[in-house]
Amino acid sequence: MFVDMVTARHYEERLQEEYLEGKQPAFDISAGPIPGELHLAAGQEAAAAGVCQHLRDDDTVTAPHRPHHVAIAKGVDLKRMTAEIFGRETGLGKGKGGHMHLFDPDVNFACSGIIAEGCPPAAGAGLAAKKRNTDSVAVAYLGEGAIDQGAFLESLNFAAVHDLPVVFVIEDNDWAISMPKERVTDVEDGSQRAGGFDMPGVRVDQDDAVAVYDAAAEAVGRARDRNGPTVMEVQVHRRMGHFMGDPESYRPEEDQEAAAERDSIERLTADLRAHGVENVAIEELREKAHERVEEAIKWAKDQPQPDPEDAYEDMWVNPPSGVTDTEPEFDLAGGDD
Ligand SMILES: Cc1ncc(C[n+]2csc(CCOP(=O)(O)OP(=O)(O)O)c2C)c(N)n1
Ligand SMILES: [Mg+2]
Repeated sequence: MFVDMVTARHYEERLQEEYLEGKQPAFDISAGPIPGELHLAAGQEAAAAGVCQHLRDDDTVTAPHRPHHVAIAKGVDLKRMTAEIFGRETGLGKGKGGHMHLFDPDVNFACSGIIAEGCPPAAGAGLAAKKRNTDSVAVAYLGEGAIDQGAFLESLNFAAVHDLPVVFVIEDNDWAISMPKERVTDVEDGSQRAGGFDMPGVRVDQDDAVAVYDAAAEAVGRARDRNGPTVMEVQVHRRMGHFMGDPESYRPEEDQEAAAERDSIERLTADLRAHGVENVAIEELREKAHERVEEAIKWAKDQPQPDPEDAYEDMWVNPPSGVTDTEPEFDLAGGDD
């Protein structure tokens, strides 16, 4: 968990530097080596590492618009993910998706910029696992700002009715862009949503990776043992703005300071020390993680830019073989009338 967390933190600090290149003095969102929006998850690493530690490659994870820490914890190819963020040809999606649209079929990871959008596909992956009679599970990550979305609530119902191996993980960072959660929902603890769907709900009150790990052991274990879905909420902290360039003028200074003070990585480092892990060993792990990040960024920046003509490739996908044997029920061409 420590390695995943320090990798994610260093990765995002480095992306932050790369992102700002060429975008100033006036903030030009399309300029620089990483064009477009960038949502960083520094301060939320415990929620990713504590859950994904229980997962295998054949388990599915969907993440929202703030995906890097989850992708790293799930084992997404760091080099190809970085190339995707830099819009390069060898990126996970050939550079067409960018940082909010990372897909790695080798470890069954996907993310989306549409909030709560990952919930239905995770329920679908759970249904597939059940029908195939495997013991793989699915995990959908969402922010606390997404807990009133229909896609989330419908997925909870579907997963409950079909008893699916799905864990819904809400990362509660108190904010949805500039909107504090108490202004949009009366439920203080998002895991209470589980009660309306007759499934267990659990909240981890602080971004303590070990506490997340323990809660996830039960939730993922329940899913793997075919005992149905769970909702988990984890309190995390947004150390940075909603996206890069966010002046955060809406955010009280005390809230920013509180987020900066609470650091799940420092907490886990202290835990490791308390359990007798030597400083040298901790620093060695940190250094290796940093080297891996530097290597991925260097590799990505050396990759070719895509050919503009390739924008027309991969627009459509043929159905998998076997599906085409079935006559379509409707005339998709529309016919004369
Ligand atoms: C369906 C949908 N509505 C609105 C948006 C615009 N939007 C992007 S992020 C965001 C807030 C998300 O807050 P939360 O779910 O708490 O995640 P966080 O950004 O705090 O990680 C909104 C409203 C969107 N992407 N998708
Ligand atoms: Mg939020």
